[in-house]
Amino acid sequence: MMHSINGYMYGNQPGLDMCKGDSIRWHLLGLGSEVDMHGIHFTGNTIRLHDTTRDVASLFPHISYSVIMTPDNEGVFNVECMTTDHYTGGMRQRYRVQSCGKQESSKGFFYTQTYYIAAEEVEWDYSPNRTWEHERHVHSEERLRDPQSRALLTRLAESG
Ligand SMILES: [Cu+2]
Repeated sequence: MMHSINGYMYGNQPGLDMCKGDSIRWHLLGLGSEVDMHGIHFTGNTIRLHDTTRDVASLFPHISYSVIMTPDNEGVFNVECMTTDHYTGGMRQRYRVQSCGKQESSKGFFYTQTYYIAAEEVEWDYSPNRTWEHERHVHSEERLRDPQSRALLTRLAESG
């Protein structure tokens, strides 16, 4: 079985070049099925996730999130899945860190973003078009007929 990152395998993905001290966001998105559980390992530099410093990020199908890397080691390193048959099946790439003659950033992405969220009750009609029920002979009309009250989460404002 073959496994890839962005459709590339065995280190053939171009463009993973960065400068030492840059703030890099790695966007991780898992696809596939229950066999596609990944432990994404970054060699050479650490990542920040949930206020922790680590070198591995767990990735499950249909889950996405981003991690931040501020590389402080120059060289060529691996980003690779630690699941054995994924690694041997090609799920690894190389990224390159160069000095680029830049001064290291002391701030990076390490700041707190505050979101304010409110719950607002709204009428929510789960099934405005009911033709599908008759086609499938579903007898749950009473349950779905009336719009239901549900909480709608709304992002009110953000500050940084
Ligand atoms: Cu994997």
